[in-house]
Amino acid sequence: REKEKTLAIIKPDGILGNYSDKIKNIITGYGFSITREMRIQLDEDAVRSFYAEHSSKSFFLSLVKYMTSGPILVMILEKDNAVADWRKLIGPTDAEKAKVTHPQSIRAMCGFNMERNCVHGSDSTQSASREISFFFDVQDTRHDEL
Ligand code: YYY
Ligand code: MG
Repeated sequence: REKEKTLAIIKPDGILGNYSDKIKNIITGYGFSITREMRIQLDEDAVRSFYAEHSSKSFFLSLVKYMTSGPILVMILEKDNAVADWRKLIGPTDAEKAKVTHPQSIRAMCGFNMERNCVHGSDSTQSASREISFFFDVQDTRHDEL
C-alpha cells in the first residue's frame, strides 16, 4: 500500500544552526521514511512561486529575502498520516510562541520567531502534492505503486 507523502524543508536558519542531522533523526525516530532529499539555494522567483498564496501579505518580501538567504534541505517524507503528523511535529508557525506552548516541537527547538521558524511542512495532501512536484520529478515515484 502506498504511504502518504508530505514535503519538509529545513530552512536557512536550520541549516546555518547545523540542525539537519538532529531534525532528520527526529523524522526517522517518528517513523517517517525520507524517500528523496535535495540541498539547494532558491532564487527569488522560486520562492515567490512556492509561496504564491502569500504574495499579497505584508510579510512576503521579507519571507522571500529570508528564504533566498542560504541553502535549504528539501525532503519527501512518507508514512501513514504524514501530512498531519509532520505538521504536529514541527509545531506552530511562530517559533517564539512555540517555545512556550509547544516546547517539544521542532520549531521551538531550532526556530527564532514568526519568520525564521526553521522548517516547513505541507498543510494538506493537496499542498503536499503541489509542493512535491515543485521540487521533484514526480514521474520518479511511479515505482511506489509496484
Ligand atoms: O504553514 P506555515 O509555515 O506554518 O505558515 P504560513 O501561514 O503558511 O506562512 C508561511 C511562512 O511565512 C511561515 O512559515 C513564515 C512566514 N510568515 C511570516 O513571516 N509572518 C507571518 N505573519 C506569517 C508567516
Ligand atoms: Mg503554510
